[in-house]
Amino acid sequence: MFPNIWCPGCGNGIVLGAILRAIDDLNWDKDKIVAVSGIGCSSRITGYVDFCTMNTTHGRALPFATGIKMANTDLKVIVVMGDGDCSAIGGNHFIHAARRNIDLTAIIINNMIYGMTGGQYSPLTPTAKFGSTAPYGNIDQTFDLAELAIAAGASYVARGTVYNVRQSSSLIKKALDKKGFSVVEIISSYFILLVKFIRNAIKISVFRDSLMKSSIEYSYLRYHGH
Ligand SMILES: Cc1ncc(C[n+]2csc(CCOP(=O)(O)OP(=O)(O)O)c2C)c(N)n1
Ligand code: SF4
Ligand SMILES: [Mg+2]
Repeated sequence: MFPNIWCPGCGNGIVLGAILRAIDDLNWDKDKIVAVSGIGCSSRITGYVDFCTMNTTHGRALPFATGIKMANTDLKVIVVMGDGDCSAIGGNHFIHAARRNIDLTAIIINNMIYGMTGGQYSPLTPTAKFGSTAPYGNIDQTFDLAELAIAAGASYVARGTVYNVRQSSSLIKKALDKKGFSVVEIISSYFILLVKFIRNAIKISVFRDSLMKSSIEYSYLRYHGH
């Protein structure tokens, strides 16, 4: 597992651990698992797992994953995305994967920013918060990714945090076990942002704390019995 490319304190490693514990609990054959990611710090997760893996292009992990699942429905396909990857460039793929309710598990690491490329704001950056492309504060409204997934038709939607690791791992386990399009959003930490945009730090922390408390499991179990 070490060394890895992530900054000390980054939530990506915590999410990786949560995913691995969930898979271990399910006792899945690692040769039957395909982990697919796009581009971003979070997407580097696929580089640290001993499954079949595919590190695709920015925003396009879901179409690749859809193709893999269609070609071999026996495979367990897990898609790891960042908030930018999933909700900006990949937003169209996300809503349509949910609408089609394809049997994939999407795990979105929401650090509320474009991490890899230097702190540009994403569709999940809170309104009025700062980013390298929002020096006077983000003027846009924010998606609620979980609500978006539900509205688009996902079978199972949950939100966890990197501060509640056991809960996040159990949410991921349920999502993996669920037929149809399952989504787990994990609210994550981003320490580099806090250092770079120090005036933003307290506000982001307050916002994040409120989300931490709102860690929720949404049960849209359209496929009972699976
Ligand atoms: C088509 C395309 N556009 C832009 C980029 C540059 N790019 C790489 S990663 C990234 C944003 C990543 O943010 P996010 O998905 O939130 O992941 P994080 O790094 O925060 O984990 C961008 C814009 C790219 N690689 N490809
Ligand atoms: S830049 Fe941000 S998202 Fe990327 S590894 Fe560092 S803390 Fe994590
Ligand atoms: Mg991000």
